[in-house]
Amino acid sequence: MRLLVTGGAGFIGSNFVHHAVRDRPDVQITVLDALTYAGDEASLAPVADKITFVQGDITDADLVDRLVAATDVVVHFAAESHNDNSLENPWPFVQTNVIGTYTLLEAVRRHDKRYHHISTDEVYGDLELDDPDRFTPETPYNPSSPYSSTKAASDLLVRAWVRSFGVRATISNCSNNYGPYQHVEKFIPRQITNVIDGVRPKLYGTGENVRDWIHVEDHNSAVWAIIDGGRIGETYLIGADGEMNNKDVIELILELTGQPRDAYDLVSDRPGHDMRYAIDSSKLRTELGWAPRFSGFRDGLAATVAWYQANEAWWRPQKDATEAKYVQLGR
Ligand code: NAD
Ligand code: TDX
Repeated sequence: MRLLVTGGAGFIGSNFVHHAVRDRPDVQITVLDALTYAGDEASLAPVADKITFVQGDITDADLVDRLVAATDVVVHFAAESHNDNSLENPWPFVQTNVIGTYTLLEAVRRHDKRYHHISTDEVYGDLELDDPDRFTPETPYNPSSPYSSTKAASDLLVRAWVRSFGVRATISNCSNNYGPYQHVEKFIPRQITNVIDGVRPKLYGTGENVRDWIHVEDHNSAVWAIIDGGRIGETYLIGADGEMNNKDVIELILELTGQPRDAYDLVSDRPGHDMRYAIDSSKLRTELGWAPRFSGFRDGLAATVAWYQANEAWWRPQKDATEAKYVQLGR
């Protein structure tokens, strides 16, 4: 099978490529990635001789057409992915997440290729802390931020291209990922690398906000289950029952790094900050027999802390510029 992976130099995409090289020797991989501030070819260094890497933009219709023509399956990870950035400048989010997805869909339509679309639980908006319900594939879309609204728009394009043009596509909406190669702008790596630098972690607002954490390896095994057995036109929610509030996550990071559990600072809140995400992944589990391998968040987080401690050369070049952006935001 020939596979085109967009965004393969980013966090989840690079882990997906590692996973594929390790477990799917029959798959020939081409990565298309623009290497924005969030993409890093170093994330693919361990598998560089096993894949083809193309630096380019998913909004470049001619390039996308050529690459899609030469593949069997497209897995679309590329996106602008950080909520805080989308609040400062939404335009790259509209460009990459909406126009980029449109460009890919038109190419898979022309060449009749199988397409899997990677999306987020944030398209559903947020839940109250005491809401007994979780997100399901039937939950109405209600995105809050420029990031999540552009992801929602891209999902709706996919659904329309399936129904109107018969494109052979599936969609997955996953909860918050953690693991190796995640950019230091994101919550967990930001706090781990702050502690390594002797800086106190930064908790937005009161820290009551809940995220539903999943290890990136479990996200990617679910993506494979959908590529292999997912029904065309269907949406699958990916989650590992990992709800935890941000305060508890910071305290766990501090404990795992040998610091006092209260050695963090409260900073100003993110505007429009979603309160809680929670995924009901029973469709994926019952229909495709998927189950997460990382059962305990504590063990997965400890392994992630160890990875950042051992791989400073990978994250150090991004750290100062990332923190300088946060200083401007007052967070
Ligand atoms: P990331 O920001 O780490 O990586 C994104 C990658 O896309 C980077 O390598 C970047 O260079 C590339 N890219 C950006 N714009 C591009 C363009 N115009 N053309 C080509 N490449 C471009 O993001 P991530 O956290 O790995 O997220 C990957 C996907 O998973 C996204 O679609 C995101 O919405 C989705 N998702 C992420 C999470 C999470 O917790 N991180 C959860 C659910 C879904
Ligand atoms: O320094 C911080 N302090 C803090 O309290 C940062 C960076 C974040 N937070 C909070 C905000 C969120 O409640 O932590 C939580 C997680 O923040 P992010 O890592 O920015 O993730 P989130 O906004 O939840 O979105 C993530 O999950 C869904 C990904 O970035 C998205 O790409 C994905 O779609």
